[in-house]
Amino acid sequence: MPHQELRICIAEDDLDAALRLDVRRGLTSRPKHLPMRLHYDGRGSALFGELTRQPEYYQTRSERAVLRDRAADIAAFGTGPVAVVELGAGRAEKIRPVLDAFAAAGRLEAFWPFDVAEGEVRDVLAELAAAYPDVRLGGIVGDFTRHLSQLPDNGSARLVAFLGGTFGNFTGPERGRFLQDLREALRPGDRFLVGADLVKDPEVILAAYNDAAGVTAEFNRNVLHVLNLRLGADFAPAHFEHVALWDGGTDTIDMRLRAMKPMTVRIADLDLDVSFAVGEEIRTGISVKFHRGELESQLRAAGFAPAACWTDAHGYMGVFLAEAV
Ligand code: SAH
Ligand code: AVI
Repeated sequence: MPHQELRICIAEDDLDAALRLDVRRGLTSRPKHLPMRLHYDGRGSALFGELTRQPEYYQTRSERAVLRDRAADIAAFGTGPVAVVELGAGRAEKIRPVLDAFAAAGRLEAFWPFDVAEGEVRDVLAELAAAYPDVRLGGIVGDFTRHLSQLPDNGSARLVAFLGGTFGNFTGPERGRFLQDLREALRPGDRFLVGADLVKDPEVILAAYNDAAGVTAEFNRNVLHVLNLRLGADFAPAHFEHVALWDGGTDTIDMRLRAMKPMTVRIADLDLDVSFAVGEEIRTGISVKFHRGELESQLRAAGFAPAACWTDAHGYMGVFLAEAV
């Protein structure tokens, strides 16, 4: 296997300090809240993979269809060698047709999966080495809200992909900051490919976050398993109910865990006791849905020129291509 560079932007200590700070702050606030990136330990990444295969979770199938059908169009923008970076890559499955289209044109210079989950990055690199023997493969283990300045740069044009609708997991201010940081990390002519879940019938959206098999519920509760493992907490995850609500005013799915009985949870490593009243909720993440024009305005405001927006046959997911200007 050729040499693969792995850039670790978050040291274990760093991760631990951030975890302690976020958990103490989040669970002593009102309402209580926890950051979404905590869901993705090994078990959380596996549960996420399983939830994307549920019949109700249309996002993955829809976006995969767009990327398969439009890969050649995506690769047709620009000329010359391209380094593809995928933020929040997970298993980096959906990007493969795009990589193949660049490779077929002899333009795929490098691929860099970037994810907070080190195991995912390592697995992707091992898997892709056989498929792309002539392509430089490297990985970045980092937080895309903090480490965008670490994007690889060897002089060729970059295409930064952000798929799966993860862009929708930011609040409005976080999204603005992310776009600004990304624009600062890029040069004019570099491109941003972002997949976004589009506003549609709320019934369709709600079903995707309340799948009948209960996989999303288990994924949501996984954040409590993470606190048990990493901070010596004694949460009983089964005593928390998964809740996903649709807010039509802000086009947002709001995910929560609701205590089904009164309880006090000990978080040993923080020397912290957290009390829950029956019905009290922990906010565990949001998933914003977009109108095309609104997202394009946000891209423009951050210094990107929207070049294309493709959707699947239902118009469920939008894949936007924009150029740094
Ligand atoms: N792109 C894949 C996976 C989406 S799930 C798909 O389309 O199916 C979201 C991914 O983002 C997970 O792999 C998770 O580990 C990663 N992630 C979440 N928050 C992150 C952060 N702050 N920085 C880097 N990666 C993050
Ligand atoms: C990764 N992200 C886009 C998912 C979403 O749909 O917002 C996370 C998720 N949470 C519950 N289901 C899926």
